[in-house]
Amino acid sequence: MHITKFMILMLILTGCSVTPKDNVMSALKQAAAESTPMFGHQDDLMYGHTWNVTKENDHSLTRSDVLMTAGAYPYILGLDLGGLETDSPRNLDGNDFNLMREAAVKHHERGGIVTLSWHLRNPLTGGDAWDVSSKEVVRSILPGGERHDYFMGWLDRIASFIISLQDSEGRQIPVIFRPWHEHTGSWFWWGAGLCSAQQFNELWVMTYDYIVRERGIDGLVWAISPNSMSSEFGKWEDRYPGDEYVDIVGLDCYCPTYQAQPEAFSTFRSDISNCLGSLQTFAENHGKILAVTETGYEGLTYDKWWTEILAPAIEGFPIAYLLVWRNTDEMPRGMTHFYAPWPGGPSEQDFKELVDNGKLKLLK
Ligand code: BMA
Repeated sequence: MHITKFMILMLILTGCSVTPKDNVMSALKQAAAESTPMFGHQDDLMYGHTWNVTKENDHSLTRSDVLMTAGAYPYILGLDLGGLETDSPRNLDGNDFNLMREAAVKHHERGGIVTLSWHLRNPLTGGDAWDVSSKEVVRSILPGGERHDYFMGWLDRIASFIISLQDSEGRQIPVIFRPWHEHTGSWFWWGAGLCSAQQFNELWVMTYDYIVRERGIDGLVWAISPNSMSSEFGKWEDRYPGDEYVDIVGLDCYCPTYQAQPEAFSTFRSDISNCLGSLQTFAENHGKILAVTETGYEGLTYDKWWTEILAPAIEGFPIAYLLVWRNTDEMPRGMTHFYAPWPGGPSEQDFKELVDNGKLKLLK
């Protein structure tokens, strides 16, 4: 992380020793104060439009579609822990966990920030994160539930992996941890239609208590991410565990592909302004950092999406970072699951323009 005047000032003002988590928090707050979000990309160092670290022999972890397009790595590297809970050597999207660990540490040592999401399997049915066939899953893993002990074994693996994220001097690297995301939707088994608000909040607190209090991992920045695309969004505050358990209030909001252009763009604009507007008020009242924890336009089929759609939609919001989803060709629909620019891709120049105009922070 770059040490800035702002951080030094914070150090003098607070007069106490600064932890790696404090450094991340200061950098995020600074980006938010400047309304210049850090740019994030899911799996940026793991694979891109035409390459894949796990499948190839080049494990240098130097490649990145964002680097190849705009000349710098994204500031935020997103990685997903899905699969780790059942001890799989690879995550749900095929990434080798050992290479993910190396990528996280490398990104931190380059000065970037790592964020971890978790598309975990269903601990009651054995299905995946999207298995919403039972409304008993969250209840079953809370204390007293029949899958509680089993699930605590999953948390144990997650905690151990996070502890293993250490720099070359054996220091734990700080990470933004974003569990139980999009909980206002009902497409994951922990979603709004699948458990009560009280159960959700207990789930969060149980996760926090185990990781922070029991395992002593205090370097995590905790992010909560309601999703805009849900009738439950307006009630998202019911599913908020409390200020002591959350550092970042983020929005997951995609430019829809279920609508044609330009309707998709107006939906995106109004979702961002309504949802982010209400999260901004909440973040200000509760002293939290605001972010767009997931966004993007799948396939980037409009070559001016960055400057004409995204930039005006987020203009003026005090966002610390925004993260676009992954660039993979391994989807049933083929070559469409791309959210970040790639060399030769349609929106390459447009993305560069946004970065060159200082509207997004890359790792420079
Ligand atoms: C989703 C899609 C899935 C993927 C999951 C976790 O939005 O990209 O293909 O498995 O995220 O990364």
